[in-house]
Amino acid sequence: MRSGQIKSIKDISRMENLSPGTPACAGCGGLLSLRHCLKALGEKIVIVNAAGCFTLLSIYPFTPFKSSWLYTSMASAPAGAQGIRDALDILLRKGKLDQKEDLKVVVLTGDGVAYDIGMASTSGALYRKLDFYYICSDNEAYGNTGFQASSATPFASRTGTAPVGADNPVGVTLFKKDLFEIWRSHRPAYLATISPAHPVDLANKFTRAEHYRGPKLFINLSPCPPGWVTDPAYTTRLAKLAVDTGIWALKEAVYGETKHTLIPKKFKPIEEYLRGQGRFSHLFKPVKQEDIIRKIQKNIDWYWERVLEKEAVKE
Ligand SMILES: Cc1ncc(C[n+]2csc(CCOP(=O)(O)OP(=O)(O)O)c2C)c(N)n1
Ligand code: SF4
Repeated sequence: MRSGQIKSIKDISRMENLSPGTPACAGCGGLLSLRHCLKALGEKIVIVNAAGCFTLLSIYPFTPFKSSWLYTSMASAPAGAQGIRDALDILLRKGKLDQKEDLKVVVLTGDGVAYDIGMASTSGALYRKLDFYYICSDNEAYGNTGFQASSATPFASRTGTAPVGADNPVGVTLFKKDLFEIWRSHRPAYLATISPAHPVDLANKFTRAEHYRGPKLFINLSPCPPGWVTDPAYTTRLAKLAVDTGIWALKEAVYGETKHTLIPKKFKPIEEYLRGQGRFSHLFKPVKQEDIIRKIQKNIDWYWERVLEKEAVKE
């Protein structure tokens, strides 16, 4: 175990930097992870929030955050983060801000921002090696405006803009973009995927990230009860099932070198994950779409075969 790393859920910090009673939906997976992320980041942060579900957490004069918070348009959160980082650095340089008072700059976005609308400004910030944290709450659609498809939406999901019917029995016909690989190609200081079902893994990733200057990025799989059409009580089990079936790989990359932090000993069939969600119900009713389910499974198998081959070479 690396120094500062924890082993059990009992070791997770009791400190809360996100108060309860927010307007987020019951069972929001993104909010559950955010709570853990903010525990790990501590109080001395400034949050830069692009338009999305989490924008609604702070509604003047109320805020669930202990820290400062800045709202930006969908495309420009990393630009906002750059401005804040620059201002902090100038104050530090001029001696007007003590090093002890420095703040971590944290961008919060959804996948619509990260995968689509804010991709250019994020790429620019990674290119400039901006020293910031970026947390993408990946609920696999534009959640705040009614669950429209984004380029993070998985193949065969039903969405507000990909309804299922006689003309289209599949839903979304494209495969999800690989944001991890897009970001990894910029060789950021630290990059990881996280899950609300694995808070120990999440906390340890933030502890490791702290040692690096530069961009520190986190993609969080965020089950979304209204969009995924699931029971709010099912969120954590569903997030765990995503890892157990291999559709959500837990991994990290330091300066572009990837390592998986959890490889299931035996993968569960993807059908178990799909069956529990209303957004995939058309794959099972009125007739089971075996070919579509097989296609999803094949895609996952293809990913893990390559990972396991590489792991075998290392041994
Ligand atoms: C340029 C622009 N287009 C559309 C909107 C309307 N809008 C506000 S939040 C939102 C959805 C954001 O989706 P995502 O980034 O996935 O975050 P989520 O709501 O799922 O957390 C949209 C489309 C906007 N604010 N700006
Ligand atoms: S719509 Fe989904 S992501 Fe947005 S607050 Fe509700 S559960 Fe969370």
